[in-house]
Amino acid sequence: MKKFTTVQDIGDIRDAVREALEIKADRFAYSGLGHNRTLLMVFFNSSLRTRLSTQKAALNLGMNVIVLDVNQGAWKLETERGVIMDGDKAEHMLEAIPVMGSYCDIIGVRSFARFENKEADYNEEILNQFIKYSGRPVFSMEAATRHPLQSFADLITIEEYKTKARPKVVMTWAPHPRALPQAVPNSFAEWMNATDYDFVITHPHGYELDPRFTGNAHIEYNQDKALEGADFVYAKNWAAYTGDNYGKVLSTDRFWTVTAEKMKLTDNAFFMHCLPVRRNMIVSDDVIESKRSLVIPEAANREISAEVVLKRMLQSL
Ligand code: AN0
Ligand code: CP
Repeated sequence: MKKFTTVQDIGDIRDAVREALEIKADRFAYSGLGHNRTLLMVFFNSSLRTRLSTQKAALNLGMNVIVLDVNQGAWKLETERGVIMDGDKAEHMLEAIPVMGSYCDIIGVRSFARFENKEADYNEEILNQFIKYSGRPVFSMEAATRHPLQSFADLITIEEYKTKARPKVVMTWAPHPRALPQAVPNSFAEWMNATDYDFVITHPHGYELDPRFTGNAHIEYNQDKALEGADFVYAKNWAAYTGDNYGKVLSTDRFWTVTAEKMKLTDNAFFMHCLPVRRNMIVSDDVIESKRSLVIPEAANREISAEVVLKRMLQSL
């Protein structure tokens, strides 16, 4: 595998889940594969899970790991070509990226949507420069439009906990005080659409996602109706995508918070969230602490999704 940024890059998702469960059963089975290979993780944004789980996955495979937090100690990077660099940015990505590539065998990149320019975000301008100029296999650790390592871990988790061949999975928007990217919901939709689950999306009017990700998923504006009979409730906030509202917070209505009352509408559903989560905005304390909350096993599966991706990349070096 030379690139992992979308669901297409993983190939057959049944094979991918099978491989993930094999690795989970023996996560050190390939501990020699990464000998003398170096992973570079480049963060333009904060992270707890991605940072730790991806590093752990690389260590399981015997790799060396280096981490660069671009905003803490590195030179400020210019991203546009043709700019007269007389401002505060000391270095251009066009040099920085091939230099980074020269120190490693595989690169992971985290670069969130910046909400300054919708086209630049949705063209994945930062991630694509890494793909073009690093000379190395590149994987997304959440880019502007997708978070595939998260969605893969979510899929593994649903496969582990489902009790029906075709579970009903409901992704619900929930309130949050700040503008968050659409990467997690876009990506989750893209991965769910690759399964045969009954997949429903619910959100307030104005929070429609890019149809390139939601595809044929059922959109239900009435959250209570959407939750009826759900087997999995996947909560997430995102800022508006459509038109001039791109990147805006249109609502913080706590009617949409996932509470015990809301969970009663479901078929004793499991609760999922990628974390970090704001309690009593997205989800109530009792729901996230309940026996049906999968947030911790879901986060633990991030090590597994990362290990599958790194293993496949190492095998194709
Ligand atoms: C990020 C987001 O919503 O995309 C990362 C989630 C994995 N969340 C925050 O910035 C709080
Ligand atoms: N879920 C997730 O990617 O978490 P971090 O932002 O902490 O990496």
